[in-house]
Amino acid sequence: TSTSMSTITSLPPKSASKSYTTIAIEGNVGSGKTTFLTHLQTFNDDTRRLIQCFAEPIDKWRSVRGVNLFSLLNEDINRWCFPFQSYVQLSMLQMHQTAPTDPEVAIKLMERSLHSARYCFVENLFRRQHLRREEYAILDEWFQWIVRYEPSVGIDLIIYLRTDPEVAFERILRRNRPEEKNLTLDYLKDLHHLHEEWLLGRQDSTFAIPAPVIVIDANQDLAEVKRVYDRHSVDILNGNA
Ligand code: DGT
Repeated sequence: TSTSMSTITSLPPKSASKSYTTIAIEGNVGSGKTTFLTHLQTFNDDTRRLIQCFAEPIDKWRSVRGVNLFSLLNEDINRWCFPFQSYVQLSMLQMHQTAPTDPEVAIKLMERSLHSARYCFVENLFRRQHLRREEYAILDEWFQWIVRYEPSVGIDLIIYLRTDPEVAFERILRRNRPEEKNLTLDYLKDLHHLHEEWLLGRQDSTFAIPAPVIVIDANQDLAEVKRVYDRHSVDILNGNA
């Protein structure tokens, strides 16, 4: 498949209370979000609009008052998935609530969001019966409450880096993160289907899509994904995509 990008007619207006547009980069584990985010940071000049990137708070998960929750999760998923997701939800909320440091910043670019934590990861852990029904209910009630009463979790645009799970798996094997050594292709396939169910708005999906979605085929070599993105970036970042 060739790398491609679908377009939307226009960016929704950013909410009146904030002076910047919030874009979330979503996609399976290993889809290339970090590379993509780093790449976008170099676009400030081309678009003449300042971008600030907010990377996923993995380091926080690795040191919760000195405890590596991320590695505990991988040692005993049934025991640790509830505390882990509870903490992910908090750290995601904090990321949403953090405004860009410079008032000149026009685009806040986030790696993932509160929404994918809930609709992809929590959902997957529940469907795989790692999370108990009660635990799932508690996480979901927190999530629904936050979405309802906390405007900062709103997003203006989602860029979905779409990959075949096999391709994502290859990339994960290559980067060899210790916390990902138990990660299986099956797990990635389930996560992939949840991203699809959520972001492509399948008819039977009950998940809310918080913003318009641009889909980028990210199966290609990441250098090629960047080139495709570059051809469209000015439009995207200026809201003319
Ligand atoms: P990239 O750059 O697209 O390869 O992105 P990654 O893989 O660095 O970032 P991501 O968010 O897909 O995942 C980082 C690691 O953290 C990965 O092992 C999956 C895990 N992770 C991220 N969010 C959650 C979550 O809400 N729950 C669980 N269980 N794991 C999560």
